[in-house]
Amino acid sequence: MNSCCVLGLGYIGLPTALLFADAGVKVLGVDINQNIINNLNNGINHINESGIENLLKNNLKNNNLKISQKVSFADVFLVTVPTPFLKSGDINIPNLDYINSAIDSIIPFLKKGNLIILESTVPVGTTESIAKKIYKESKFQKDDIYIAYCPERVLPGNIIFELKNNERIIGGINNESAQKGKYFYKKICKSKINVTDSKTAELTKLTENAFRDINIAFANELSLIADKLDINIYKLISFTNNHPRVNVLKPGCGVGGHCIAVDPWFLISEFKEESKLLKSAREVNINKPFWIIQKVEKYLGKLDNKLSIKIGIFGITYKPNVNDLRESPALEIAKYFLEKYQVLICDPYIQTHSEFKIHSIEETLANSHLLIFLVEHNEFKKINPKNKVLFDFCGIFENE
Ligand code: SAJ
Repeated sequence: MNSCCVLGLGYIGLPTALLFADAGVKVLGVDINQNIINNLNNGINHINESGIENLLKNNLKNNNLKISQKVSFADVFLVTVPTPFLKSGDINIPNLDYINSAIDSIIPFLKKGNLIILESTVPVGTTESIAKKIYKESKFQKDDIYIAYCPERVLPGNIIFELKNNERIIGGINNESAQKGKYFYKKICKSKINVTDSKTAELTKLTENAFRDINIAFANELSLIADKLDINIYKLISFTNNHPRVNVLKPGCGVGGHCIAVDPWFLISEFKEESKLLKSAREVNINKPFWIIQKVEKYLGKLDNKLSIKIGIFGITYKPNVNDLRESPALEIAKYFLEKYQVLICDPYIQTHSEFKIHSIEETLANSHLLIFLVEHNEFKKINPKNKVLFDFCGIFENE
C-alpha cells in the first residue's frame, strides 16, 4: 500500500495526508475547494496547527505529495470530508452528501484489492451502506475491495502530535479490511490500533464525544445551581475533584467547535426514544450562552446609565488557546452585546474580524467598567480586574 488518495483536506484530512506522505507513501490530496488547492501547491496552508507548514513544504519538495481537485488511482482511498447536519424541528439530522459524492468520485478509479477508509464522523452503519453502494455501482463484490472505518480523536491545537501518539480504533466490514487498515495506519500511528467491526468503531467515535458533551452539560447545569446559591462554581469543582474518583469538567459559556456540539445529534436523530439524556445535555449546553446574557442584562437592568457603561469582552474563540471561531458560543454572546451596548472585544488569538474591531487586552481593560470573561485563554490569567465589575464565566479568577 504505497499510494494513497486523501479526499478532504481540512482539519483532519490535511495533517493525515502529510503524515502519510512523510512516512514515504505517495499521497494525492484532493479537495473540492480550488483556493485550498492553489494555496497548498504554493506551500500555504489553512490549518493553524504546529508542524503543518514544514510537512507541507518538505513533502511537496520530495514529491511524496501532490494536491489536486481530481481523484486518481491509488492503493488506499481515505475519506475525511465533513458531515454537517441539517436542522429538522428541534433536532438536527446528519447530512451525508459530501461522503456520498466522495465515494462517487472514487468508484471509477477502484481496482481489485484497494482499501477504502472512512474517517469522517458518521451515523452507525454508514460504512456498511457505503460498501453496499460500491457493490451496486461498480463491478466489484464483497471480497474485491477492503472497506473500514477509522475515526480520528485528535484535539485541535495538538493535531500532529495526537495523530502520531493517540491509540486508534479501526472497524472493518470484515476482519481482512480491518487488518489491512491497521497495517496501513501503523505507518503513522505509534500507539495501539484496536481492531473491531465497522459499527462498533462508528459508535465508539460518537460515544467519546457524546460522553464529553454530557459531562460538560453536568458542569454547566451545576454552574446555574451554584450561581443561585452564590457559591463560586470553580472553587466548588476544585473541592469535588479532590475525590479520587470524581472529575467534574469546567463550566464555560457553552459548547462550540464542530465536534462535541454536533456528534451527539448523530445518535439523537436516530435513537429518539433511547437518547433522552443525550438530548437534554445538548439543551443544557445550547442554553448556557442565553443564561449568561440574561445574567449580565439583569445586572445592567438595575443601572440608570446602562447604555453608557463600557463593556469589555474577553475571549471569542470556541475554546481556550486556539484561534478557531467555529460555532463559538463566546462569539455569539459578544455579537449580542455589541448590538445593544458600548463594547470592546479582545482575544489574543484573533487579530481581526470582519464585523467588529479587535482591541488589545490593555486597551479593553483600561476602557471598560464591566468585564466579561468568556474564554479561559492563558493570556488573561495575568489580568488584575481590580475596581471593575467582573463576570467570569470561564474560571479565570477562580482562586480570587
Ligand atoms: N468545554 C467546556 N468545558 C470543558 C471542556 C470543554 O465548556 O471542561 C467546551 C470548550 O470550550 C469547547 C467545547 O466544549 O467549546 C469542545 O471542547 P473540547 O475540549 O471537547 O474540544 P474539541 O471539540 O476541539 O475536540 C473534541 C475532542 N473529543 C474528546 O475530547 C472526547 C477530540 O478528541 C475529538 O477528536 C474532537 O472533539 C473531534 O474532532 O471529534
